[in-house]
Amino acid sequence: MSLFYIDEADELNELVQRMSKKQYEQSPGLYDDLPERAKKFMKRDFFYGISYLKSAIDLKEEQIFVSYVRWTYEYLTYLMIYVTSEQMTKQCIDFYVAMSVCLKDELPSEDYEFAEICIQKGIQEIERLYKEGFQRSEAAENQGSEGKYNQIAAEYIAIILRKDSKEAMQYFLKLYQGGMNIQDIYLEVVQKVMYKIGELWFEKKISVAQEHYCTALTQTAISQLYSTIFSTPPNGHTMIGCCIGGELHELGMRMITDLFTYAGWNSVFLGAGVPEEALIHTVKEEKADLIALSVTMPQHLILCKNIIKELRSKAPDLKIAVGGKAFEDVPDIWREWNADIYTTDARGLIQWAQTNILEKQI
Ligand code: B12
Repeated sequence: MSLFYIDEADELNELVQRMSKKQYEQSPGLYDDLPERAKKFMKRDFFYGISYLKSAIDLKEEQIFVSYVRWTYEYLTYLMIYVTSEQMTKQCIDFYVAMSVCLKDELPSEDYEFAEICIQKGIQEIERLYKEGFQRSEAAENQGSEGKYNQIAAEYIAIILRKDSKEAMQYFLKLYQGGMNIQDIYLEVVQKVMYKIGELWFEKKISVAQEHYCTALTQTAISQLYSTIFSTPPNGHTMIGCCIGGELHELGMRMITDLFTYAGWNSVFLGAGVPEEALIHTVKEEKADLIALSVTMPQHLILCKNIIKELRSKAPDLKIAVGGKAFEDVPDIWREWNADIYTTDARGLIQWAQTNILEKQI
């Protein structure tokens, strides 16, 4: 059995040790030059890299790995400002070469062949970024700052960055009282604010602690709208929202369930880490019409696929929706998995449920 697949902490650790050793052998002097902190990060990145590669292999979707490589290269460009772009590029390429060499004896040949395709495409992506002179794409730079609510999102971001919790707590309620509708507040302001916060963290303009603070505060500030959200008369239908596996990104799914509640649905938000049996039990107990499954990190995609299979066999009438950032690289995969719908935001799913569940049952 291949080490790659047994997820034994000790053995995976040993594999990562070998990858790190190989990386140092390829760049004489690197071990002595790297600060201890950077050595730790590099080790952690091998763990991450392996998990993305595993996900790409399991789903036969090389783009999952290529996007990860691009993300890491861009992230390191902001982090390793003390090395030249040539040095950084060489270290990154060496990293994936070390990964490839150490995986050769680890994976069954068919998987290794696919892993090699992923790794080589990843290296090509790095070379492309280096050649073109890496610049954060305009779309990424502007995350959260486009559109007609641009000004409002920017104002709220300024409030939370100066840690004015009191002002932030009232902000969305004031928008609502000023005439803005709840869906727009959620999708045109809150969602964009969170994307922008993600960009600021990525570009090292705010710390991890600031990012956590902004998320926690925003989640609480949204709750000021709950008396309005829960005031809609019930339409007699139930939806369940949950995040897959160890997915910690749950704000998106919480927003979806809130918007379904506001549209009159009985919405049950289960968060993350719900065991499969508990999920199926809840579907039956609640007589749910719809379940919405959210995945942000691609490592959880394979579990999502397996859960859909299980739900299909145990609850054949249930409608199943998928969504979340992880699907951006594999936007059609839900069809192969026999899910009913994938949409990029809550608005699309609510419209789909209106047509395909509510209007069908009249
Ligand atoms: C807040 C945040 C966190 C918080 C989450 C807290 C919480 N309670 O949710 C914490 C601190 C836990 C976190 C951790 C990490 N994060 Co984070 N995080 C974010 C951030 C800034 C915002 C996420 C968010 O709330 N978005 C707002 C919601 C409304 O948007 P959404 O999730 O996309 O959901 C909408 C749609 O996608 C869709 N949707 C979602 N689910 C579903 C389901 C269905 C059925 C449908 C139809 C639609 C749908 O509808 C939603 C509403 O419209 C993002 C930035 C970003 N661009 O998203 C990074 C981000 C997602 N995180 C990232 C990373 C790397 C991490 C960490 C690995 C960081 C680390 N080194 O620790 C960990 C991984 C944690 C884990 N194991 O899951 C990266 C992911 C990069 C990648 N490879 O894809 C991002 C993109 C940051 C970045 N710019 O690089 N994070």
